[in-house]
Amino acid sequence: MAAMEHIRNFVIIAHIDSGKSTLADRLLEMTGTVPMRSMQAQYLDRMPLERERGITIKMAPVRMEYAADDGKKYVMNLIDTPGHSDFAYEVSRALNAVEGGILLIDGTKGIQAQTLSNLRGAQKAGLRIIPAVNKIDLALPHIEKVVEATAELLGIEPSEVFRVSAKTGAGVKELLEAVVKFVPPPKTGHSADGHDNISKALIFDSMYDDHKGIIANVRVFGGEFGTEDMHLVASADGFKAKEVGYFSPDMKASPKLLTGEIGYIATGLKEPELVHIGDTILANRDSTGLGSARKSELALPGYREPAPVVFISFYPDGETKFDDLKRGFEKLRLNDAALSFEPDSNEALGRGLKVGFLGQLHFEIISSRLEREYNLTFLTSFPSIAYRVQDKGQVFVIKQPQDFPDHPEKVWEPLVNLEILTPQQYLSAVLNMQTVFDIEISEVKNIGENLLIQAVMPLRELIRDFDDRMKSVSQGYASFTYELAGERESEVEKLEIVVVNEVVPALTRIVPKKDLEREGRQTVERLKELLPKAQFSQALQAKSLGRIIARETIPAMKKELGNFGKNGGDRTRKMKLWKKQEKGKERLQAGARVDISPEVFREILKK
Ligand SMILES: Nc1nc2c(ncn2[C@@H]2O[C@H](COP(=O)(O)OP(=O)(O)O)[C@@H](O)[C@H]2O)c(=O)[nH]1
Ligand SMILES: [Mg+2]
Repeated sequence: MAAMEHIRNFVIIAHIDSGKSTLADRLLEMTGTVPMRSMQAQYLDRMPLERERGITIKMAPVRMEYAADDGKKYVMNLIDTPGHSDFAYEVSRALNAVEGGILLIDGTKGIQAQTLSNLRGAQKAGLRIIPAVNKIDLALPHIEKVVEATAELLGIEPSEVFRVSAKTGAGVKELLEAVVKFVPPPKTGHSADGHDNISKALIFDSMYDDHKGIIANVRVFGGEFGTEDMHLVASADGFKAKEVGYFSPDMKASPKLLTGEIGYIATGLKEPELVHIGDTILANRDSTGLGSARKSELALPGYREPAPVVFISFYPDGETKFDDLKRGFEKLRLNDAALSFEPDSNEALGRGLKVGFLGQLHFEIISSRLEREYNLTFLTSFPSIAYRVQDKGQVFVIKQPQDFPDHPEKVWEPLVNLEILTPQQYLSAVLNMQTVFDIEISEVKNIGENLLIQAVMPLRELIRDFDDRMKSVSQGYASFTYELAGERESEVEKLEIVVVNEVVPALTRIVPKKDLEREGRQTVERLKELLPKAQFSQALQAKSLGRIIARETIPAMKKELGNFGKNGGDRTRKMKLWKKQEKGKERLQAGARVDISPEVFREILKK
């Protein structure tokens, strides 16, 4: 059992694609945590979706044992983190479970937007930061410039910045030694509240297991935990732990979790609403029970709930029932604390859920996970942001375009503070995006070789193809982060799309008045390309306040199915196909249930 002086808890933080997960691979190898024969690239990206997309979505904790150069053995608890801004909440929770962080800078790109926002978060959490410039194997001519910029950013000497290659392993041992040397051991468990007999652990993540129930990923801040009776502060509920243990990186049972350590507690609880991320688990060490201790006063500082920026409604479809969909979301929420949802119903689509996401990527990932992990089928509404509206003297928040009133007295829209980092040569291309996306720049300054642009932009622009456009104009070299920053009055209106005489609620959205005509026309033109042909011709119209702005027609499919008799063998297949098309027709004529895929939304959102 490791004494606290021999524990190091740390994260790897960086902008996406800097090589965090690859660096974690080298650490897993060096410490013999994963045997060479089982090693695969980005080992900690274990979700099939992560492997497919080549990105980290979930933070991944792993416990390693390391015999350091000082002759002592250390327990090294590493948490690998995602780099995309949609998953920043994962990073922020990991920061509060550790004492140190490796800040990785991609040597090919220099300081990027998430480098800055992650660094700010880590500094706020009081972490000891160890900077390292990665990808030195590429023999980059400007690598020294990146090292200098990193040193300047942190106010240290260039010689204090590590140079590594996560790919070849060069410099990685020195980096791990630095973690041992500079990251402080966990603080002692003695607390100021006078309840030193009570063990405390912070839940920084959770997941669901059919046998062990809800598993809480915890950082122990005082005392120790075995399989005893425990108490959850926020839900004021108790349970007897089924198992405690570590991540290696698979769950590995252990008799106890000690002060300062990172591991898991299997609660046996099955009700997702009982286990909150950010809650404190308490247990009594001298078996007198928690007794009179005022439990809420013993709670560790939890987490601020993240503010969702984009709202999308989900409705069950096909075999999926509303309760299945709700259960799916509840289980996913255990594993994704940034997800929020509330009941919702729509005349045409029935009972559903209004779901808040941290961005487009977050939405896409959750949709895929619902389909793959829970076998659910569903329809979704157009991605929308929340507008504050004054109508008939009342002020309320509208999260769904369908609910938007026709003639509101006033509307306010949310804004974001934007930070864009770009190399000099792409500055003009990035500045050209200003008018397209309604960006107001307040300041441009140098950060090393790159330029930092600070600006304000309406949130509605962020959920369009802003991300893709930024990447393409800068060949992937410009990056950005944002935070919500108040609101301003705006002139927007509801745009509806009518397919075969029925409004398709899933396509209703709110657009600025000045863009109404253009957006209406563009939408029906795109839909004409995207929607499949049917047995009959389909009229597409864009409408606002009862006025038709644009129209297109999808011509009927050529009749190929009429001559059943000719080659008999095919008849049943054709009958089937024909029936299917009839069904599609009924469905389409019901208007509301036209199936709009996230890809179609994405197309329509493009400028
Ligand atoms: N040449 C080179 N490529 C690297 C190095 N480290 C990571 N990469 C590559 O960079 C890409 C992103 O790596 P990944 O570990 O997924 O980055 P993460 O998003 O920060 O976790 C992958 O294609 C890696 O193979 C390195 O040291 N040298
Ligand atoms: Mg990664």
